[in-house]
Amino acid sequence: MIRTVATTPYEGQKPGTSGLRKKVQVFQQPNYVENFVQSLFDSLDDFEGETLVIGGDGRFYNREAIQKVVKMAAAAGFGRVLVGKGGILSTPAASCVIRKHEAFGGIILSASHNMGGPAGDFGIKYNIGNGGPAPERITDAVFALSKEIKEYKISDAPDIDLDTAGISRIEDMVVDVIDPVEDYAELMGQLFDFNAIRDLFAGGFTMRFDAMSAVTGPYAKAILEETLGAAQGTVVNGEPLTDFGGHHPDPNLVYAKDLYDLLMSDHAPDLGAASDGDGDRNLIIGRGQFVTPSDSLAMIAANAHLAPGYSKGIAGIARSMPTSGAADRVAEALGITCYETPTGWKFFGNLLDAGLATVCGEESAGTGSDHVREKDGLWAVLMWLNILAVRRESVKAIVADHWATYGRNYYTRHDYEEVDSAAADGLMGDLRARLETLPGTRLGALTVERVDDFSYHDPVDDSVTTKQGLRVFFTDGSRIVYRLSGTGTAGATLRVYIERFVADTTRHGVETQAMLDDLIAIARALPDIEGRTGRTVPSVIT
Ligand code: VG1
Ligand code: CO
Repeated sequence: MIRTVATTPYEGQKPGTSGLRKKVQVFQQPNYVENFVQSLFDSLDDFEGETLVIGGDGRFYNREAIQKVVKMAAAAGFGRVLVGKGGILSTPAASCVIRKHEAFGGIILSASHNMGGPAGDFGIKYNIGNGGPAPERITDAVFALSKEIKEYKISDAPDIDLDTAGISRIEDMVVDVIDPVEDYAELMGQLFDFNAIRDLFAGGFTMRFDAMSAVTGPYAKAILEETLGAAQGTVVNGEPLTDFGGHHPDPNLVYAKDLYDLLMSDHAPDLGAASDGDGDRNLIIGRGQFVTPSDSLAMIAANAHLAPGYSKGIAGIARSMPTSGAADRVAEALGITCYETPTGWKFFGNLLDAGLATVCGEESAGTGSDHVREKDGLWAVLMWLNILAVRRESVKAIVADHWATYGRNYYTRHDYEEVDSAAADGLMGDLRARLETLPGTRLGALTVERVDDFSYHDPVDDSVTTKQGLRVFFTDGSRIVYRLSGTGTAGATLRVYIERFVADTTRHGVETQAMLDDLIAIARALPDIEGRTGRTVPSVIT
């Protein structure tokens, strides 16, 4: 039976950079999930009888939320749901399943790289029929409806069995519990030269993939170990845990320090890689050589033609604004356009759908292509493996060669996490107000050339998105960007992105923080980060 339940609105159900993210306790409040999901369904049209894909990253509250979503989908009139077995679907796999099965859309339960467990974060994202994150016109409509919601509809059917693949029914809706890996693994096999990668491993190539006890474990084991012949034990932390083993499932040099240390040691494997909570981020470290995500995007773009799925070349590159300009140099050399979008994968969807871009990336460890409409951690790892299998050089040699050809964009991001929200807003507001006075000013040994508050005009649908980050450009080509995170759940997180281009190969061996020393000092002093937030140093440096 379908029940109609009276409810009252919750404040703040506003999706951020990537879906609605809050503390688990917030999501556990009565009707919190139901309110948001009903608001979402109410914002959509014409899905009667259509297919909805449902899955999550396996974190605490994943299963409970999935049961609610399934029963609400039945009440709303969906014809079929495809649910990942065990409640598991990585974000890129969900995108793949939506596209392959021509679903109307998908709901992904994840707070991505945020902490899990009962005291951690939870999240809900909605993806549209192209497999990509809902654009802002949808998320804005959902938020508006969430402020007025009075009732929701839900089936009172018993919980579905999430752990057995196969078909059942709730009301008039078919429930199909699917293998979460199969469709995704098949797609990877079409894009990459699995035989060449098999030969690489057979020849003694060694690797460690750290799944961070998050969603990618089953995918990485199936593809790397079972299909490609990487040694058993290549994948570590390969079981998805509801609390990610108490670790922060963010593959960066802070939270994946063990992996980094291993790769810098005497007994390093040839390649180290990791992925985040929901499997859309990647970390690439060669023996003795960390690859910054911005560089990885540029290197993938420059070498993509070595993989069968991209053998005809790439149509264009897209990068988020704070991502370094390394990809722009590759685009220039290839004679293609490099699009610059606001932060968040949702801004790439139109460019990919229109065929304007093939490869996309963000400085936050996200890389992907037009094979799905999400960033894709394992895809990036397989792309690197394919490149290594063809070039038969070390990661370190490929990186050095790339810098020698295109120059090096030294790059770092400094995060000030969980600062007081009012202080962060004040800092950004004051800097924004002062911005126009800065051109021509000398800061340390550098001179400000121009400034702006990044705004994006989507060339496909003509939508305009404003206030996407304060940018300060210097006459020597260096750049500092300030923006506030849209994925945090406590206080505010200030992100400061710092970049300097160096063409001279003799200066390519300098440590990043040392090379950016003067810019880092300027970046701290300009908005008086210490005075306003009380922080003398960032909480995370990547
Ligand atoms: C961060 C990153 C952004 C990324 C987003 C979602 O957003 O900066 O590049 O797209 O997380 O990634 P923000 O607003 O906190 O800077 V994921 O892997 O958490 O879905
Ligand atoms: Co993620």
